[in-house]
Amino acid sequence: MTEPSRTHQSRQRRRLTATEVDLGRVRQRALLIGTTYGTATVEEAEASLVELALLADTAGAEPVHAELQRRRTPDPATYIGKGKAEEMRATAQALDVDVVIFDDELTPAQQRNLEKMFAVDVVDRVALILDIFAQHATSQEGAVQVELAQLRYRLPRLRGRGLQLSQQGAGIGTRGPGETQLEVDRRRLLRRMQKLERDLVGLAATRATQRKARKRRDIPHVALVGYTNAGKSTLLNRLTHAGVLVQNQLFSTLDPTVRRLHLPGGETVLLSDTVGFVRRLPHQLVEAFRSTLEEVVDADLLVHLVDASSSDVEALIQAVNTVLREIDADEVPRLLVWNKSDLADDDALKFLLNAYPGSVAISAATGAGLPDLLAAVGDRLRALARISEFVVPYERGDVLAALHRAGEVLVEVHGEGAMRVRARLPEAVAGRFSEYASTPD
Ligand SMILES: Nc1nc2c(ncn2[C@@H]2O[C@H](COP(=O)(O)OP(=O)(O)OP(=O)(O)O)[C@@H](O)[C@H]2O)c(=O)[nH]1
Ligand SMILES: [Mg+2]
Repeated sequence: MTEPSRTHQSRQRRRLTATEVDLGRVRQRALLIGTTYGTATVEEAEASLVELALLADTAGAEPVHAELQRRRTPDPATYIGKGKAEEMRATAQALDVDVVIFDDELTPAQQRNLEKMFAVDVVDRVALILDIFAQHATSQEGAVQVELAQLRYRLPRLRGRGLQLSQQGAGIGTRGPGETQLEVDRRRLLRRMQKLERDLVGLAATRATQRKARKRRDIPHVALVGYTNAGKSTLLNRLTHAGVLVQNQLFSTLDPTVRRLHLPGGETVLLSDTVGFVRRLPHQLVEAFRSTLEEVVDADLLVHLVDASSSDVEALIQAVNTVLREIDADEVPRLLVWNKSDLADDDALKFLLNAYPGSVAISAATGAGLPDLLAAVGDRLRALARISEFVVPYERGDVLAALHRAGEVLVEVHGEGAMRVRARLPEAVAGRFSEYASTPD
């Protein structure tokens, strides 16, 4: 293929400066390597590799070749095995790549060994995603969260990489925290992490206060969740004119935006948009973004947006469900919404609507289906249970019995002349007992 005899010097000349990369004048050439170790099927591994290409593109690299390695178990030293690694080294050289990106998380030792072999940067899926987040973080909280996640990822990888990193340009996996931090010893790094953690506690407290204030106003909170690029921001903008950045890229949105939305039934809700999810979202990120993601955990209803034009909606849904479980949001009621109906095949859409009862199809771009969506959100909120307190005089045993029938009685306490009852009731039903509602002291 092309110039296999190219010298080390010519490679040095090709090294990009940070400004060049940032301005997007020159894109890094990337070789992608996926494996079947962690996936149940080859198709899954292939889908993951396609997604890796999108991630690489979003990060500013141009995927020039993708390779899927079928092996049972990872090789402890080279991950893909020595023979395959040799083959990939030759490919990387022939295609003049600047960076080799692995679809799985590499151990620090594997990364070092491979980097030595390839003589170019070697990064993994985690570093790639962290890099995109670092590029997209705009708020102070977002920036702190990403830096913390990056340091958590880099800490075990520091040893033996100091010199090399100090010579590197600004490629994937090196943006974000400045190089100097990578050269300091572990203790200083840990101190930095502790400081970031403290900052984050402060920022999270502010967010919690705002959330509490919203709760006091007793406005139901609906959170948009979904795979990255599903169209969450487009929908928020369309419904509330929020002006959130929309891009055909992964992880455009990192910071939550909350807007008021009026439903056709007359209710007002708060609608929030936040970071999108992806297959195998690095746990360092989930940890770091915990306070941002609390918007999701605290919501009364999650509107789970799925790109209906995708060839594998099931995988997208599963990936989102996995993250929701990880952040303890799997108990929050969900409404499944098929977006991009304008791009989806009509029959496929019909099939999906049937296969997922209660789901709604919309196009955030054209506005199709939005009235149905708003009606469905209203219905779901009304049907959701609310915990209320009642004071029922002892002689009204019939009311007490009705409460038991209508919902779930959580606590009954004998009071003066009356029974104090705490019950979980559907919002609409609670109104029927308003006469007995306890007034807060
Ligand atoms: N054709 C079509 N395109 C859409 C629709 N909704 C969103 N898009 C496009 O899909 C891309 C992603 O939209 P976003 O709203 O940024 O998606 P997101 O879910 O907020 O993505 P992240 O913030 O990256 O997680 C953009 O190019 C949108 O224009 C739709 O209903 N139809
Ligand atoms: Mg967005």
